[in-house]
This record gives sequence, structure tokens and C-alpha cells, in this order.
Amino acid sequence: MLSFFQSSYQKIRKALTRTRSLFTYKLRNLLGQPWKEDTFEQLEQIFYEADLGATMAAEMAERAREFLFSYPKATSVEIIQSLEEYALGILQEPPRVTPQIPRAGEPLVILIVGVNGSGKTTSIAKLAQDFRDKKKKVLVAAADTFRAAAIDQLATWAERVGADIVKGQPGADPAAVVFDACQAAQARGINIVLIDTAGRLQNKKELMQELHKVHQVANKMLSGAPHETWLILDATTGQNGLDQAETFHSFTPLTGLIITKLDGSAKAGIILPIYKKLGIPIRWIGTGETSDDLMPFDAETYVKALFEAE
Ligand SMILES: Nc1nc2c(ncn2[C@@H]2O[C@H](COP(=O)(O)OP(=O)(O)OP(=O)(O)O)[C@@H](O)[C@H]2O)c(=O)[nH]1
Ligand SMILES: [Mg+2]
Repeated sequence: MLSFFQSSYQKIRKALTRTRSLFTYKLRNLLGQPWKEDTFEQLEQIFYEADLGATMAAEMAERAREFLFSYPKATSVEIIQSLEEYALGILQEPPRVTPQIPRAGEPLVILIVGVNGSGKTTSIAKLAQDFRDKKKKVLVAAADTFRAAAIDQLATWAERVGADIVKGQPGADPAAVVFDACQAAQARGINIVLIDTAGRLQNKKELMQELHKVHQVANKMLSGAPHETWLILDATTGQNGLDQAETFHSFTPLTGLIITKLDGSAKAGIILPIYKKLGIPIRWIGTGETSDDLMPFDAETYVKALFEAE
């Protein structure tokens, strides 16, 4: 039988298959050949295609150049190893955001935000499942009041994973739902409150301001709430993820990211430039559609799975 660590490594390894098949294969292929004039440019192009972004692609290529300058006889395996260390070093920098801590006896409130269809509701179901497994009392707040179907979707998940739910009427003020949810959580001795919100594009200012209001109401109800605000980023969107993270962060300070749909993405490299630019820790990664398909993010495992040879 596989140990827990082996099996979770296999899971992330599998989720990164599409990214790796483009990235690692090309990298090994290029570095396995004699160096030519344009090898560095090609190297930069490979990093760019893995969605590391222009700045970081250039930095990674530069890192390879420096490494070769210091060790002219380095093998391709050694160059790749140095790049792997560099990538890991970025993710091991200390985070630049700090979550709040709930007062004793009060619930931990986590606000979940993101653009349409990024995987907010599904991630809430997965998180609720994980907290339930840890014997926590969970309440989900259906503050996505935009569509009746969104409320039903959350209610179905809540029932399945054994979480309480507080919901309003379709079209109700999301902040009012959050108010009720915080009150109910306190009255019922809930440990964790997960707030589902409607998908919103980061360039729609009014919708972004609505989030700010949700934030304020939670804060009035419970000290420090929302103690955490996690942005759900769809890994298949690539570079737009950086823009999403920056804009959401400016309206409702983020304390974490969840990267979903890694299983279907060839752009898993996006994690690196986002962390480098914003210092918001990646808390979880989504690797499928069921409530078990969520894993805590571990930098070492991620980098290893990204660079590993087939
Ligand atoms: N393959 C895969 N699919 C996922 C993952 N997370 C979510 N999905 C799917 O993505 C789709 C959208 O997920 P939702 O959770 O409804 O997304 P949402 O952000 O709540 O969407 P809106 O509320 O409409 O903004 C669903 O079909 C999910 O099953 C993941 O990690 N992997
Ligand atoms: Mg939703």
C-alpha cells in the first residue's frame, strides 16, 4: 500500500501532467543538446509558455546563464537542478500577508472570492469536507445571492458533507446573509464559517465594492473577521490570474490562494510569479471535481512534480 505522502505526491504529479509534458520535456530536450547561440532565448521561451510570465521567464533563463558561467562543465541535469532550487527558493520566501486570529470561543471566518466559474463553491465543499473530517462544526453562508441555482448548489454540497447553511432569498443583499451567518455561527457554537460569494470580474468596480461591504459587515459582527480571505484561481486562466490576484487583493485583502483545476491545466507555472509578486501563500490546490480533490499546497512537492522527468 502507498504511504500517505507517496499517494499525495502521485496525486499532484498526475495533476501536473499537462504542464510537465510541455515544460519538462522541452526543457530536458533543449538542455540535452549542445549549447547554441539561441539556447538561452529558447530557454526563456519555454518558461514563458509554462506561464511563468515575461519577467520571471527572463530571470530563470538568466539564472541558467549564471550557473553555466560559474560551472561551465555543468550537465543538463545539474542546470535543471539549479533552476529547481531557484523556483523552490521563491516559494520558500516568507509570506507577506498575515491572517487574523479569532477570539477564543469565536468561529474562524473564511471569505471565498474569485471570478465566475473559478471553482469557489466546489472548493468550499472540499474545505467543508476537510474540516468535517477534522471534527469541526462548519457553517456555509450562501452569500452568492445572484442566482437561485447557486444557493441550491451550495445547499446540496452542505447536506452531502454535513455542514450547516445560512441562505437568503435570491437577489438578497450578500452582506445581510453574512450578518445572519455570523450571528447563527455564534449562537450554534460553530468552529468554521465559509462564505461563498458570487463570481465577479475584477474590473467590475461595483461588484468589487460589494465585497468590501461584505468584509466590513463580517468585521462588525466578529472581531477580526473575515480572518482569512482566499481567492480561488483557475489554473487554466494563466497570466490573467496575476491581474485577478492583484485587483482582488486591493479591494479585500487576501490571506491565501486556492489554485483549482490543476488537473486540466498546462499553465501550472503561474503559481511562481504570483507568489513572487504578491507574497500571498497558496493554501490549497484543486485536483478534480469531487469533495476529496483538494490538497494542502506544499512548495517542495509542487516544484519536484513540476521539474521531474517522465
Ligand atoms: N477538473 C476540475 N474541475 C473543477 C475543480 N474545481 C472546480 N471544478 C469545476 O469547475 C466548475 C465550476 O465550479 P464552481 O465551484 O461552480 O465555480 P464557482 O466559482 O462557484 O462559479 P460561480 O459561482 O458561477 O462563479 C464545476 O464544473 C466544477 O466541478 C478542480 O480542481 N478540477
Ligand atoms: Mg459558485
